[in-house]
Amino acid sequence: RSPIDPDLLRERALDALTTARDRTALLTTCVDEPDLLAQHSPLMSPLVWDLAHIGNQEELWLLRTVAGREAMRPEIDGIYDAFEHPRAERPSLPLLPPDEARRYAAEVRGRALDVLENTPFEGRRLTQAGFAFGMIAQHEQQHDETMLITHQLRKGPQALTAPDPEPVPPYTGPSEVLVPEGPFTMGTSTEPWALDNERPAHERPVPAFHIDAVPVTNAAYQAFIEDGGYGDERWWTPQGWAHIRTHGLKAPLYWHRDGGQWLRRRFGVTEVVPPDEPVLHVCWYEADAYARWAGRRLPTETEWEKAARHDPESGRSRRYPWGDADPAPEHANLGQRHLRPAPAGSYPAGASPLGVRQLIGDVWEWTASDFLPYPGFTAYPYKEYSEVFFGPEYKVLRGGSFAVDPVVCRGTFRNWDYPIRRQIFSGFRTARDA
Ligand code: AVJ
Ligand code: FE
Repeated sequence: RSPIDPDLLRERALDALTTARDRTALLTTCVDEPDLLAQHSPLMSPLVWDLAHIGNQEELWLLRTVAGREAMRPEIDGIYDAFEHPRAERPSLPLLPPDEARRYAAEVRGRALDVLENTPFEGRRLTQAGFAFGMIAQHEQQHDETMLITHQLRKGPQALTAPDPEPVPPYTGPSEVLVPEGPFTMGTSTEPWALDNERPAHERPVPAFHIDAVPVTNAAYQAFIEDGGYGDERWWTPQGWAHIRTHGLKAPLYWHRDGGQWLRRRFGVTEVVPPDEPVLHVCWYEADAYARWAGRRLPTETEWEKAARHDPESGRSRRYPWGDADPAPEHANLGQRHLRPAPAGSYPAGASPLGVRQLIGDVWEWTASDFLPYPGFTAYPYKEYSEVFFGPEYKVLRGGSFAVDPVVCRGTFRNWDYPIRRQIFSGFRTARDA
């Protein structure tokens, strides 16, 4: 069955849209109205902005672009255009109140499902419509992750709960894995819901390198702190050093020292920093400095993707480290099933053929690379998705976090952010030349 079979498309799109809307509902009903309207951080929008923006993008792409319908509320388009208003400005806009935002998003969804059900898509129209539905489900899930970031920034009692990942015995396997020299096919031309920046597939030469078998843990990161890492200019780039001095950074975001131990605030609860969990909420500068302190470096984006997708037996690039099957719970910590990363060494079933674990899920992994287009890139369906962000200001993150739904997570998926950002669910692993 090809994913371009119309019935399969309908089934997949319906499933992805429903999963996304259930998560949006959870994130926007577990706090009260003032909390939905509040700006919990100048870095983020009020939750109610994300809610109506999700509906507005769905209206734009599924109802107006795919189905050719008239605008439902043209007067609100500007308010929910992310390029017209930076996040810090959004609380002062005449936002739809929570009830109205919910009603608008639900009305758009009802019409979108009607389009999905009743339009006889064929040929090229089918491919385009199929992509549009996948893109909109992914867009909603990306904003759900954004809203989860807002929840983590929000002060006040716990609003969200989830079971913890299964405990595992301490990881005792090899600390790093050798990825042999040889060409690697990066990106994709076949994944139907891959976004423009993941395309096209192209071959790159890759010299041999070693990469950490698991993400850098809190215990390892604490050793860097205790060794005076934040006070030693040698480990930092000039920009990184200036940044941590100006802002007085001394540990990951949400950490504080209490007597002899590190505590952290996580979704309204304070806990002792768990030593065996991947480190979370570090910026690119911190990841880069840790790697230098450890006598290593961050992997490039190409190295990361080769570690995640290269099958040394066939030479082929897989969809995921474990093969071509869609992610299942035994492969990776995805989809907000848990509200934290799983301990290092979890998910052996999700390991790459060479034995690299937890590339997918748990924490977004900073790479050494700037966010740049692949050779042959074409913006689709609009320049504002990726193209306007290409350049040296943004660093690429790979692999997804516990907050990422499987529909927005592939071996080829690329995320990007400023090197100072650490409210995102970011960690890293390190590498070295062979
Ligand atoms: C890919 C996560 C950087 O949140 O800015 C959401 C995703 N694009 N709406 C972002 C996105 C348009 C994007 N990131
Ligand atoms: Fe958006």
